[in-house]
Amino acid sequence: MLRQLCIATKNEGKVAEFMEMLRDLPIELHSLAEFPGIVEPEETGKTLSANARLKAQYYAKLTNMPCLADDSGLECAALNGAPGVLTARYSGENATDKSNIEKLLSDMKFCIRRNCCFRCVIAVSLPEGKILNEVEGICDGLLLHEEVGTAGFGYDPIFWSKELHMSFGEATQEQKNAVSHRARALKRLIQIWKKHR
Ligand code: ITT
Repeated sequence: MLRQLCIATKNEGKVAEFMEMLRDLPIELHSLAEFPGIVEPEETGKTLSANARLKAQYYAKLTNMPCLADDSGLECAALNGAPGVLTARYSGENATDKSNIEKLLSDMKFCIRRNCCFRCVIAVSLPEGKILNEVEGICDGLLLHEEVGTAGFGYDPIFWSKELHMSFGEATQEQKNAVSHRARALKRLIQIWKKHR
């Protein structure tokens, strides 16, 4: 198992979730907050996997530390899987969580089929660019018609979890971490680490 790992994301919601789920492992955890000069890479990949790898390799090189990065997205069946890899920039270049939610609710306004899922791909890279691991996790839900709850981040208030029977905006961090796409991917990663210890 790695002794040192940097959680390479600029999204504070993700940092909080990763830190919580990794805190019991014997790994020294770091975050990008320790490297304020590093700017975000352009996410030019066409898939979540390509972007997760790109981010992990980019940050590992610049921090000179093994890095874990994830690329995640929300996929709506009625929109043929959109916003998917474009989830973060769904409402344009200067997108915010609020503008993204507004656009998605508007695009889904007349859709009766509300099935959707969150998907997360995590990649771990060494400073020299070698990808050590790649894992994926999925979480099924329904897209709500309006925001419910204020917890979490991103699209959480409009995602109703089929397992929790509540929106992620209403869930505690612990409840979300029991079923989320990110938690599922991370559990797979921890299993692999423990097997190859
Ligand atoms: P980094 O690239 O620095 O990790 P980011 O927020 O840009 O941060 P992504 O490129 O992976 O992350 O984009 C993910 C998008 O999906 C972004 O709009 C998130 O708000 C949203 N998202 C991802 N996981 C989510 C979750 O658990 N709950 C709600 N929204 C989520």
